[in-house]
Formats: sequence, structure tokens, C-alpha cells
Amino acid sequence: MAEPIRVVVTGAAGQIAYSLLYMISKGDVFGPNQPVILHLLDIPPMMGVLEGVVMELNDCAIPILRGVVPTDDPAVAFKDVSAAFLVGAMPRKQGMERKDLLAANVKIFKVQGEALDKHAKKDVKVLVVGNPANTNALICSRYAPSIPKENFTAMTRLDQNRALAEIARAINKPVDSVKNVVIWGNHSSTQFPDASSATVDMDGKIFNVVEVLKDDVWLNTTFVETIQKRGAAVIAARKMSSAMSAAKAASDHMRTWFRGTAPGEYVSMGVLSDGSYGAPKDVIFSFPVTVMGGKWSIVQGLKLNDNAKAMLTKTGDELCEERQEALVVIEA
Ligand code: NAX
Repeated sequence: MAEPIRVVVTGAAGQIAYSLLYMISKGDVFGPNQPVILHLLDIPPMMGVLEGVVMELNDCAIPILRGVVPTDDPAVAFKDVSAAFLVGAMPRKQGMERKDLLAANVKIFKVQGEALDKHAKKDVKVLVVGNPANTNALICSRYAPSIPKENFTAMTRLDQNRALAEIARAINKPVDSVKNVVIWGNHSSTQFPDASSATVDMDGKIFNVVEVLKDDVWLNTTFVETIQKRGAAVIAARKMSSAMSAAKAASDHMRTWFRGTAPGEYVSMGVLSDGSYGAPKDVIFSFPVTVMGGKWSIVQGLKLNDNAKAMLTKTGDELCEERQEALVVIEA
């Protein structure tokens, strides 16, 4: 069996981590034959709760979970890690927009960027889940100059999974028969869920979702709004933000990054923008990507109509504003 890899999860006493830690421990992300040592970071007042999480992880009796290191010290948490799930942040509450959270949360990601820079492996793959995820990932990467910028990503996989599930439901097919829905831009209500290149496998034949549904109005309005507002809908119903589905999406994102995409398939990841599709450069923008050998590449050549271009401009503008606000907070 392979040597264990070290994996950090921040916000480890929180609700997303509670589902995510089990998924990582049992091999959903790095495979059933890859032993892991989990590093769990949270803040000092949460150390008691974290102790309970450690007890439960031990009680799961999972053979490939080779160690658990709970800590409130970023230097310990990020030491020699190969993968980092940055979940810890203040969660969005009912009625709050992501902008309200920005000031509080970017400071956390500056500190964690510095700690990654000093202590993590130089090829560490970093997934930011804590909101505002795209801008937090950008700040984190700025403060970790010795780690390649490509190694910092933000999670829009939950939005992608929501979109796949919604389309599968509309077509009445299993969710894994639908592929290549794209989430463009920010993980916020300005994101653009785009099904124009999506396909569905119907009894072994591949069709375009647009042709199967024959309902452009639904795809361009109700579908888009449902996905954009799904996070808020879960909060309104549960009085807490998405947790189980967010953990599943984080696990999916990191698994794809380590193990690659299937031929003909792409997934959405918030990655450093090179200006593809007219998106602003140097923000973390969600694009369709393929992954091979642990490296992502933005899928080129997808067609965007005028409405889609306007949606990309809107979400890109929001990311530029967030970047500006974050830099003001951090440089103050
Ligand atoms: P919880 O409040 O349950 O847990 C957050 C944990 O982070 C707490 O235990 C807290 O003590 C800890 N924490 C706070 N500051 C920390 C720091 N400096 N270092 C380490 N740990 C710290 O929130 P949860 O529901 O788990 O959500 C976590 C984050 O995910 C939130 O920012 C939330 O908004 C975000 N989400 C992102 C999603 C995405 O798709 N990108 C979807 C789900 C979720 O809304």
C-alpha cells in the first residue's frame, strides 16, 4: 500500500467538515488504497467539539485512516500537507449576502495563505470552500507566493451538482446520465449556470440537453434562477447552510483534481482566470475544465450567445469588485 498523505481540513468542528471528514477517511477522494493522515484545524473555542469529532473518526475504525491531528495552530495544521480543504469561515446566515462576509473572511485566508506558504508541500492542491470562496482563494494564493497559482481553486462543484440534478429531474433520467453543465463565474447569486453544451445519455445515445428539453424559456430563466438561489433556499428551509451536499461537492472536486476527468467530460472549478471567454484576468473565475495528471485546463471553444456573454460580464464585474474590497480590507 502507498505511503500515507497528509490532508488538512479547516473548520473541522463545523457542519460541512462533519460529513466531509468521513468521505475523505473512507477513500472517496484519494481512493480506497491511499492511506491518509487528517489534520484538523479549528479555532481555540472549538477544541472541545473537535475532540468529539476525533473520537468519532477513531470509532469509525477505517483502516486507511492512519492518524488524526487536531489543532488550533495553522503551523501544525498545514505541515507537509498534499491537499487542503479550506472550509473554515463564518457561514452565511439567512438574509446575508456574501459581500457582508467578505471583510471578516478574507483576513482568515491571508493568514492561511501565509501558513501554507511556510509549511505545506509545494505541490499542495488547495480547495477553498469558505465564502466568499473565489475571492478567499485569490487572497490565499497571493499570500503563498512559493506555491503555484494554479494550485488554488474555489468550489463551484456544488452549483454544478445542483444543476446536474435539476436537469436530470426535468428529463427524468439518472443524474449520472447528464454531463457538461457549466457554472461560470462567482459562487454567488451572479453565477451563470449554463446548460447549452450539456448532454444526456439516453439508452447509450448522447443527445444535447437543449434539444431533448425543447424548453429554452425554462433553461434560460427558471433553471438559471433555481440554481443561483439554491443556497438561499436551503438556508430558508433548514435554517442552516448546505452541509451534506457541500461536503459531497468538495469531495468530488478534489477527487477530480487528483484523479482526472473522464474522456469527453468537463467539470466546473473556480480557477485563476487567464481572460478566456472575455472573463476578467487575475480573479478566481469558475470555468469548465478538464483535468489530466493533476493539472486543470480551461475548455476552449464553447459557444456563448449574447445573453451568456452579458451574464459572464455581470459575474466577472462582481469578482473584480470583491477583489477590490478584499485588497482594501487587507491593506488597511
Ligand atoms: P460552520 O459554522 O458549521 O463551521 C465553520 C467552522 O469554521 C467552525 O467550526 C468555525 O469555528 C471554524 N472557523 C472559523 N474561523 C476559523 C479559522 N480562522 N480557522 C479554522 N477554522 C475556523 O460552517 P459550515 O456550514 O461548515 O460552512 C463553512 C463555510 O462553507 C462557510 O463559509 C459557508 O458559507 C461555506 N459554504 C460554501 C459553499 C460553496 O459551494 N463554496 C456551499 C456551502 C457553504 O455555504
